[in-house]
Amino acid sequence: MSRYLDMVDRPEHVKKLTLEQQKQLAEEIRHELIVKLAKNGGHLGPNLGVVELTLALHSVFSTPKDKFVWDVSHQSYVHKLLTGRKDRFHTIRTTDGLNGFSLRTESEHDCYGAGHAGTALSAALGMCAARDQRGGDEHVVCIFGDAALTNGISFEALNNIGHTTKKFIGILNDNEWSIAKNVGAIASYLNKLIQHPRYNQLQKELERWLRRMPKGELAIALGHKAEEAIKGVVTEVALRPNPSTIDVDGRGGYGSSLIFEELGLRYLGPIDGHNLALVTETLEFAKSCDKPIVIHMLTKKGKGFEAALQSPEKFHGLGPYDAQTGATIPPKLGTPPNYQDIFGQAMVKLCQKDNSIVGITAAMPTGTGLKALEKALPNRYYDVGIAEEHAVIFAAGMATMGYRPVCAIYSTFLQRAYDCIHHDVCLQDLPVIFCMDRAGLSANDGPTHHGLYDIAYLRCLPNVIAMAPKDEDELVDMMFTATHQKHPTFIRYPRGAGEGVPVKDQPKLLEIGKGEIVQDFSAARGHKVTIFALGNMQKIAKKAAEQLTAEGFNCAIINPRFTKPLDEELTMRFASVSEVVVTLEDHVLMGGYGSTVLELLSEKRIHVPVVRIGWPDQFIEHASSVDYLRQKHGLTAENTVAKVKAQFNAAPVTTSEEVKPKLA
Ligand SMILES: Cc1ncc(C[n+]2csc(CCOP(=O)(O)OP(=O)(O)O)c2C)c(N)n1
Repeated sequence: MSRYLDMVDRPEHVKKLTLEQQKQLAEEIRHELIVKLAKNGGHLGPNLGVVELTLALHSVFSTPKDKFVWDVSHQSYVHKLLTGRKDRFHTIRTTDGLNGFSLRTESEHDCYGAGHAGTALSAALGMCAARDQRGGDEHVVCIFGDAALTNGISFEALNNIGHTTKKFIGILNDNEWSIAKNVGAIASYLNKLIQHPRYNQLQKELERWLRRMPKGELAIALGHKAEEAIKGVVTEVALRPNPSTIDVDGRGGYGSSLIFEELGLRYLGPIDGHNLALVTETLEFAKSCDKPIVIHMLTKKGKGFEAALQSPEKFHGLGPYDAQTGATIPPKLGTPPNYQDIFGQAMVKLCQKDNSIVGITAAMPTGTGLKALEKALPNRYYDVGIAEEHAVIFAAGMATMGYRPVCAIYSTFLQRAYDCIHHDVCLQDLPVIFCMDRAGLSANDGPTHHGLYDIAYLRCLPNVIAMAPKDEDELVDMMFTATHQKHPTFIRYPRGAGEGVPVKDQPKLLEIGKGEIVQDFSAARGHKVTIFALGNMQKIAKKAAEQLTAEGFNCAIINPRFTKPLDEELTMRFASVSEVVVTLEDHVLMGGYGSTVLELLSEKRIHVPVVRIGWPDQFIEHASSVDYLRQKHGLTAENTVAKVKAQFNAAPVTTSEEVKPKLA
């Protein structure tokens, strides 16, 4: 039997379908998502939750003229399927395939790129302001999740909407989940809202509007249908059992939509986001509104796939899975534990031994590994929501009271909190510890998620101690060491499995600013090359050194450990006797570790060619694997060897003794 999905490729096609046909299409889309994502993984749960919403959006509005701005945009897969990208959908998040987020360069229907949370309301409002300036009539629809409302920027935008524009449509896609369960007062507030008998008011507003429509009778009939639907919503979805309402509310009542209305926004809802007729009608209503409006929709993350409904967190975003059962492929036997798990276990141990240590996550308990702390010592664990700036300042506050907060925030998301790092932590020289997972590539996610800038953005700040472990055991040493410092401390480590090194029972206190000689020069003759390989680049360094040694070079390998303060003595000692120095880093070249070495050698007038291997000055695309991107951009042992050899071929290299001034 042919599917509607085979005939639908563009928004115009959706508009031609009847409601019943669209309902059928919704089921087909769910099936497509479940089957197509099974091979490479992706954000299955969030997308299963927005199938009806996306269909309704495309039947009511017309992109690219109208604009859809998705917060984070991990839930824009259905939109991709309906906007000319169906045939390439199976390539999503793979090399040369579709990106997993909205991307302006990918389609004219993607009006705004994202990957980080909390940007959609501001961006959409900016579009509205531009439209109003220009005198345009396009609609701007902003789709944001309940967890986006834990983010400060969202509130900065909400504060600004009412007096900036008259036409703004916000869809609050409320599924009660962030990646983990949504947290905080706003989540409780939304929960109260959905228990309020608002549907009466919504019904009246809808009916009033429908009466104004040309085909009045039909419209009224539709209105009654909507009423039934809304009642259905209330009984089936909206009235989530919450026996603690009275306690939660403190006044024994329902929540009210006051917060939105006081902000100058009309509030409609809550409505069942899976009731296609109702969602469509409501969007039609919103389209005719002459005042900014927020529609509160209730959806279920993972709808249509039992496994995803059972485990919303796991299915928020995952790797390959079985399309029938949802089972994921366990890691190959012998795969070392992930850095994040080592971090989580180490946090538990550190907290057990030192009462001043606490862990802070910004809505990423599992991704960072801090969930282990929540389980073991819940009163030492804080999930502050998607609020990196707040997390950092909150940590600063705790640090002023003698605590040692550990902020576990991915390298890329910490960028959000740069001013807080500068103004609140570093300027006051507070001993906050930052554990930055995902430093390096997040290959499938791509440029929004790669953590390639932290060395550069941190090394210019006074008081910073910044480190990168070569393996998981050293990560724990660094965490332990950090808890003994009186300054801000940053530890960067990569995504995924560790190196397979056993973690000692008792971590070692490292000397600040001291690197490690992994391999000294041999007694053999041969051109001397020192490879300074930061963190997880040790593997490449070893391979390159082996190849160079096989070709008659004499190689030393250094584990710098610290990017700030740099081990100047060790760096100079080895650089001054080398004919070529190599720096290897999983970071952009510009302003990174290699730059630090260059600055030092220049200041100390140590003249030696320096080959810097790292990421180039461009945004690195997404791909199926880290290895692929490293090959493509030259972060390999082969390229290291070739570049070292080129130094010898390019110009006759004078011996180090001839060109180098003696060290003082
Ligand atoms: C600044 C930032 N911090 C953290 C994340 C990681 N993250 C991606 S999606 C997500 C939860 C989004 O929840 P919600 O907006 O409610 O959408 P849902 O997935 O529930 O549909 C989080 C925390 C991010 N993308 N950006």
